[in-house]
Amino acid sequence: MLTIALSKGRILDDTLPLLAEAGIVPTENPDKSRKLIIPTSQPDVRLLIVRATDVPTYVEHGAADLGVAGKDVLMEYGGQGLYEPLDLQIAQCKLMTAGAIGVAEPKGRLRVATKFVNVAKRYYAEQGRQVDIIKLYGSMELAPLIGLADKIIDVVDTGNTLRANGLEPQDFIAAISSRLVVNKASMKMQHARIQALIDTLRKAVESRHRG
Ligand code: PRT
Ligand code: MG
Repeated sequence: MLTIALSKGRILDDTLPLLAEAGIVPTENPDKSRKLIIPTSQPDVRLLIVRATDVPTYVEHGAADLGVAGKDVLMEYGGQGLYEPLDLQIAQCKLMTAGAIGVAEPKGRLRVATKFVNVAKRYYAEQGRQVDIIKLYGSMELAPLIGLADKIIDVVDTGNTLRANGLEPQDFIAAISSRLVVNKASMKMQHARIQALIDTLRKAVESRHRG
């Protein structure tokens, strides 16, 4: 059995067409279903529907053999616990700092609100900058508006959410796309099967981006 961990929303929407090219089609629509384990057209392949931030955890611990996770999530999760063999080039965005439009940085310690605490620590440590990191789980845009923080670190696509809240994207931290991740033991135990799937998905990604 091959178990693939996916999150609902943009990752699922963009991954299903790639899986379909590998002949893997869910037996029911995961976006509509309440089921968290969804069989597919291949009797020995099933999908696991989990939170985006939980995908690396399921895969590292072998609860799923494979998964699809944003590079932002993988950077925050850290560790060498999983293989990352393929950039699926989906759900693309940028990890950025953002702050209120036209507001100068404070002279003293910078307060940065984010759900990417580890990424933020690393980023400012590399710059030799002292900061206070404030962990949030969502609605980060609110923090600078309400005086909780000077800046946020978040993923940005169009920037519309920032602008709608009087914020602007500032410093670029990393280009983000979703990656196929593989459990290390699974890669050994089911090597032929998983390698064949990686190769098929790689071809599907390449043919899409040849234009
Ligand atoms: O929603 P949940 O808390 O369960 O988890 P999640 O927010 O991590 O999951 P999800 O499905 O929203 O995102 C999954 C992955 O998609 C992320 O880990 C990123 O790698 C990737 N991705 C690509 C994005 C975006 N684009 C994106 N725009 N993730 C989030 N956003 C947010 C952005 O932060 C902003 O608040 O969408 C909002 C709209 O973006 P703008 O810039 O177009 O306005
Ligand atoms: Mg979300």
